[in-house]
Amino acid sequence: MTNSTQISRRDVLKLMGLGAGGAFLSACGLLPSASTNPTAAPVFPTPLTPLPDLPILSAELTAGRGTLPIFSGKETPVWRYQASVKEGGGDFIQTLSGSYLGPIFRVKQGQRVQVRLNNELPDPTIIHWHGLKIPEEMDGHPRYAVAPGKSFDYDFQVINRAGMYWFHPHPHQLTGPQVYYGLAGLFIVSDEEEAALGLPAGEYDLPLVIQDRIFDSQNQMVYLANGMMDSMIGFLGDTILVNGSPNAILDVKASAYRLRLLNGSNSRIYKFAWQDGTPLTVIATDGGLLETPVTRDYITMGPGERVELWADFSGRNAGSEMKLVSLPYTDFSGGGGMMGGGMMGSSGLPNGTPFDILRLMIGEKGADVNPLPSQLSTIERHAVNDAVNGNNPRSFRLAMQGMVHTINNRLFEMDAVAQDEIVRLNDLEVWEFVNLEGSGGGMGMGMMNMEMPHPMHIHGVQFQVLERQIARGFESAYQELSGGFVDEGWKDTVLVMPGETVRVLVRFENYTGIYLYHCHNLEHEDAGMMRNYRIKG
Ligand SMILES: [Cu+2]
Repeated sequence: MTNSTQISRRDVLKLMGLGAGGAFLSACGLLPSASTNPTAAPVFPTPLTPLPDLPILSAELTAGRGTLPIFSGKETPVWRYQASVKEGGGDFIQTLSGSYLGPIFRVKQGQRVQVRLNNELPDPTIIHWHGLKIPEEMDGHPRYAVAPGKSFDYDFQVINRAGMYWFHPHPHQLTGPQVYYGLAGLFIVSDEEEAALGLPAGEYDLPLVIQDRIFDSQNQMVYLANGMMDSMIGFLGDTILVNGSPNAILDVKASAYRLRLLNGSNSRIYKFAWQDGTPLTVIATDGGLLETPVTRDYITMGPGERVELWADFSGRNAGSEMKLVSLPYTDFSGGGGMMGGGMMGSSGLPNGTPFDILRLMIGEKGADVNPLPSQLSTIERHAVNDAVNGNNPRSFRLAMQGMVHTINNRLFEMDAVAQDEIVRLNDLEVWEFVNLEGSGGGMGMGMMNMEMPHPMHIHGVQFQVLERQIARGFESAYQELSGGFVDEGWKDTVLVMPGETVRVLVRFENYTGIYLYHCHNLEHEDAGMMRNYRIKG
């Protein structure tokens, strides 16, 4: 099959092992209605054989407004997704009670997922499934945003390997505020390889979404109080929330845990560490398990990135405490100084501010600890020699122009794809993100360094980091954070620091169509630091 988009619904059902089951599905009301979104029949890739005995997960997510008691006193108005499961059983969807975040999908590789998004917000919205390899119509491009009162039907098969992916709004120029006011959830995929490892599961598997916010005296979230200046740097708050809770404390047992961290902040960069200096044991990144566990003294995470930790508290005494913190580092926002923390700064606390993130209170003895396997997975390494452009990377120059950030001197255009933004299906390419003022012919603000960190995200793929280079003059600030990058595994978002050039190896497989690449600093993205690219069959 050369063009996957031409698969008919009958083929889809055949692929799913459902044969002539369409009538049955229709009778149960499980097929998406054709009326809500103008997309073609769902398409699934051919290589994966559907797993047997997996129900279709069918759910509705309603994006709407509500209030929550985040602090004592007045409740906080939030935006959130509320889930109702239509089919597939409650096991596949967990809600985070008392939080604006969620829900958490827990699905198996191979599973088919149908989600109807109902928009009960005052603005257009659409969901992007961050990190998933799904058809372009399902990917949440802003051109599919639905108006208030309307719905959008998703229908796709999960082909990603085990890992923690996530979902959030992606409407043009509104992603920042919609995520900020609470819209985001997790999409956790498991597979057989992972299940065989005996990693901590159930109550010992803890997703942790870290975000920063500003609240006023009435417990209302405050967004971009400094207007353009906040927007140019990116929103930075003064209060850290974990899974929607400030001053987060978690009771744990003396056992091993799998801690799945998502930096769900709009623009803050964290330097996570255990306060007592215990090294962090990392077992997974954006696209799932590493080949072998690695240790770091600290971990650097930009917005959109995920890291999974294995943390063994079994040797610790009941009543003791472990604290996850974000360590201080030199602020680099716009070169620091005047732009970073001074009169032109963001209204919150600058990047590099130290924070307590999460206190873990250790209690009674828990489940026996399985030793952490020394081999977690196998990752087929892309080779630069196999890339179609190994000697000539596809280069994306990140620059500040006026008050906005551009990619190759361009801002987002809803439908445009430039000649140099077209790739061929199944090609392996080297992409390079160059974060050096002057590299883009930009017009910064005179004498100041205008490079800011940009967490670059490519939709529809998982890639491997090939190399990083830091330009002269940027080394000292860089070295405060570079020891915390975890580039050993699959990534869909990579932090590109001021003065840095990052090269990644990326194969465009599975689907043709128009996808996005952009900065995951959500204020940069909303201001146009985003472009389409097209995978051509
Ligand atoms: Cu950016």
